[in-house]
Amino acid sequence: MPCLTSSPSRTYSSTSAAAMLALVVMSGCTQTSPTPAVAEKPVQPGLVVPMQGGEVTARLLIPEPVEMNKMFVLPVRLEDKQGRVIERARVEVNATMPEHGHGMMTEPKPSTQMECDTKGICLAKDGQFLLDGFRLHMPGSWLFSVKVVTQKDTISGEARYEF
Ligand SMILES: [Cu+2]
Repeated sequence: MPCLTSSPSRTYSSTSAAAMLALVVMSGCTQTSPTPAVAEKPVQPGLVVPMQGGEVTARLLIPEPVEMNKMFVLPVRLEDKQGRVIERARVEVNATMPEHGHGMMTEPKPSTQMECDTKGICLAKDGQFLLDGFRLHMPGSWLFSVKVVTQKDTISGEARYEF
């Protein structure tokens, strides 16, 4: 029996759609729903870094597009479990290419726009920690490592960025 596929341009009544779904299931076909033509935009864009050691979400708002060899500022957004912005933290981010055994040729640090104390704990500006001094000098797979120190926790994580 050939695999039934539904076309997004055609509409079905709920009954015939259900019947069709049943047929598809019975025929062992896994394509049950058409892919929407327009993907939904995420509410908060950026590279989400899975963090360990605390319930914090770190989002790296890497500028799009990143230009080869050009310095850029990386805004980092930290949210707690309830989605509230974390306002005070020390945020350290580095980028390396593990497969090549090298990092960047620059050393990121908090932007001069940030208010930081002597321990490097900064106050978020409009919900973002701005880190200056990123420069990706070659295309490939970069590993962004994030370390966050809040009043409660020290947490860290990493995520890949294909450049
Ligand atoms: Cu490299």
